[in-house]
Amino acid sequence: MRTQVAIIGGGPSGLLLAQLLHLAGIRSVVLERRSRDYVLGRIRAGVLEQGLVDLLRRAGVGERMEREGQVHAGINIAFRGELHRVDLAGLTGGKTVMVYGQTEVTRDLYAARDALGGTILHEVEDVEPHGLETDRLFVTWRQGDRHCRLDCDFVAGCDGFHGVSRSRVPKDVLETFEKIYPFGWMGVLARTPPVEHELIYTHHERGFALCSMRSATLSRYYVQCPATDAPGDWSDATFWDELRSRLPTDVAARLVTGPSIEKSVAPLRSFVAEPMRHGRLLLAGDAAHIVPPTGAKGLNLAASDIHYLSQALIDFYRTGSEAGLLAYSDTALRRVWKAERFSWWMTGLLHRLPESSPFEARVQEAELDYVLSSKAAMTALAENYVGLPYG
Ligand code: FAS
Ligand code: PHB
Repeated sequence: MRTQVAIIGGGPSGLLLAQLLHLAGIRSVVLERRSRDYVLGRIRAGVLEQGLVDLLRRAGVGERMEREGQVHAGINIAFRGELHRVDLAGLTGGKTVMVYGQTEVTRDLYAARDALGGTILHEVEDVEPHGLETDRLFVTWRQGDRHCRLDCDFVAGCDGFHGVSRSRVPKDVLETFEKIYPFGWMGVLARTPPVEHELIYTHHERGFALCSMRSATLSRYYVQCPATDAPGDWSDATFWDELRSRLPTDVAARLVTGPSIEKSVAPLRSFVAEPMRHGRLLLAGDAAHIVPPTGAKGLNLAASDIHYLSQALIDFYRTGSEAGLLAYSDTALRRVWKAERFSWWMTGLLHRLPESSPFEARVQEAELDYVLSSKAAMTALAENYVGLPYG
């Protein structure tokens, strides 16, 4: 087989890249390790920045999101038993976020690829890129007992944190930066009406909690838990009791609970791999960086990577210019690091930090107290939350 861009990974990064390239007349093949059902069964992000919304519209994938997604103009922070609304739109000249699950984004992207006859190969094994520093690239893989090969001009590593691509950048070239947090998020999906029409991020002495949603009848909740906890360690009753204990009394009183239809623990980590390009291998999304979900940036960073990468590849095929490709890593990393900072800051502001001294715990409270009482500080939070410009 031969194509122009081999894309390893059929999550949001890989699918969005394939769709944008296709609309520009550039051929690609997506190689995905898992089945489509498995990919669609993962419950992940819920908040889309305007940049991602615009990108999905440009990709011709925005119709159901426009119909079923919810535009949010604010979020809430619960502190010392009270709700404080952050007026995102008011503080950012009208910018908002879209609440629409990553699962639905991925479903829409799969449907769009199918409609255009895009090639997505599922349940591929032992994917291996070759010749990355040459112009004779190819990717091999196994499908059952068949050994396959795809010749290509570029390889896009969109295979997430546990993928193969990042590890194919030579060790003396790759530099990684990492912070692992000593806690995780226990997440529950329930067919219940959300407790509040906008998100609630909670700072509480027992730990962080987040009230989110997927629709008016589907709620998504998280509570900070020990990094070693597993979903089986928490019954539904234990989860709901702990969530209630971390919410302001009036909010807890109106929490509608129900059986969890999904329960999972997400470890929290900050991670960046530099550079995001090596030869003709280009990394994007979680393959290159991870943020703690506190700032709702993971999926949105994948989007800006794909914006830069798709533009660079389109320019190359249209004009032969490699300028965009050579600048890709630096351009993407500038926005990645600002989102890493914001996600790290939001995580440090809102979580109970087991390693904090009593002094540091007081300083954390004072910082949150300041942010909630200062228009300047809240504006800084708001402009990062709605998403910094793609530039
Ligand atoms: P993905 O990991 O989504 O996709 C990579 C794909 O590559 C996968 O389908 C995988 O099967 C495939 N793959 C891996 N290795 C391969 C190989 N060797 N060969 C072929 N295919 C391979 N972000 C938020 O903004 N908010 C959240 O609340 C949030 N919660 C999260 C919870 C969890 C448990 C995780 C893991 C992530 C969460 N994220 C969240 C971040 C998440 O949404 C990512 O940012 C987003 O999935 C990034 O998309 P991709 O870069 O496509 O990576
Ligand atoms: C979610 O709805 O899953 C969600 C929302 C905001 C976050 C993290 C997760 O910061």
